[in-house]
Amino acid sequence: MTEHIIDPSILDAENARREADLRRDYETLGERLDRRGIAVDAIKEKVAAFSVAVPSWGVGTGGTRFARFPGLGEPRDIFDKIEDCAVIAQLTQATRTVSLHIPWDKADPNRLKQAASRFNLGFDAMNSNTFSDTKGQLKSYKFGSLSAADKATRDQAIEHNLECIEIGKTIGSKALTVWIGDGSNFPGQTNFTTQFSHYLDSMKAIYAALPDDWRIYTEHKMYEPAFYSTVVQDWGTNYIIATELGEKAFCLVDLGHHAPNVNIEMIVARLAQFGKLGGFHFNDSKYGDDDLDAGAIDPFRLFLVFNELVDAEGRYKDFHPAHMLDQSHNVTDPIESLMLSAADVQRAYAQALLVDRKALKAAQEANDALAATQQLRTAFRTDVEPILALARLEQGGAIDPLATYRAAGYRQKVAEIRPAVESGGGGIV
Ligand SMILES: [Mn+2]
Repeated sequence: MTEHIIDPSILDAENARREADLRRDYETLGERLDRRGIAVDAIKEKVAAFSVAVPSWGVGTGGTRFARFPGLGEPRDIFDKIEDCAVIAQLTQATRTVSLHIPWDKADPNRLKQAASRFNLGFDAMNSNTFSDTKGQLKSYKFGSLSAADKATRDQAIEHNLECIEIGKTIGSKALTVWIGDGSNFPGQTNFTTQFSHYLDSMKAIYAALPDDWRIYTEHKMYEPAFYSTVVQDWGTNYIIATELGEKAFCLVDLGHHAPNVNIEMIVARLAQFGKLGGFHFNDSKYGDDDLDAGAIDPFRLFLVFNELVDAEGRYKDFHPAHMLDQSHNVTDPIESLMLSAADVQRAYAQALLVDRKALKAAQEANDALAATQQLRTAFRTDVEPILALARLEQGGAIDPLATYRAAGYRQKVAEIRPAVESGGGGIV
């Protein structure tokens, strides 16, 4: 029996106010899509089956390198975080798994499993952290971790990743995501070749401990905190890593980890074509790795990424990239941001499903650039909100997650039992 944190009577009352209008809107949209030869129910079924993981750190208030301004009722530990994730899952029905971060979420694995199963939540990829130091740690990662010049530091970083795999095995995770901040801040500070060799050797040791039914994801990022050179700086290096490691190794694409205007959807197509697209960290950005809410700045780009994913779905068998949100919420209630972001990722998927692929292919083959791009625009401009809302309602979620969340007063309630956190230092970036 799944426990519900938001009182079902509040959820039902909120839904009751909106259901008649929603059903009318859905019917009208169904008629319009029918004229385009699209069955609205089939799109709804696919949307309902779609899930994006919530990162445990996402439910806390983030910050910048300069400061962090805590929010009300912030989660005190991983068990509070799991409850916040359960609220997001209950209202959106689009986030069935939580992605843990070690050591931030370290706790008895059996307790973690129990806490998540109360809400019918599963665990997504494990995330290791060798980009900051933990209290009591023997060797510092100030000058690198898996690629550090010092062997004892590299061994410690390998050991930490092995521990993440062990915890993950107990709680039912099936993947490990590795992101490192290793690199250099000055020309000449490190030797590119030696450093990358160290990294590959370390990753091979981690890969050797990976269970057969697991995947390992490596995440590239062009800069920060290593502002001159980063060991895993782009998708080219990421592809080399995945190829060097073996068939359980895949590239993870974080939308924020590219230079402005980079054609990310094309990178997605390339990695999918060569069987190395592992998954995504969804977020949005205006300038760099801003970690803004998915769909907040450039929803068309998100749609174009999903356009490639839907194309790949129909092209390759056993194609199932991992989806996770990876955002930093500095000025919003993280639960509200994550709910809307999950819906926006679903929205991009639904819009991509509306592309008339036959007509698109015909236009491409006839070199009719305008007709081809028009196919994409028509799909992107379709308001699919009734599909998303009905998919939520039919699974027990909220037609309007934000309004329902606010009506339930969850944040005020948890603020009474979770003490205020002091403001201070830099946050997660
Ligand atoms: Mn990321």
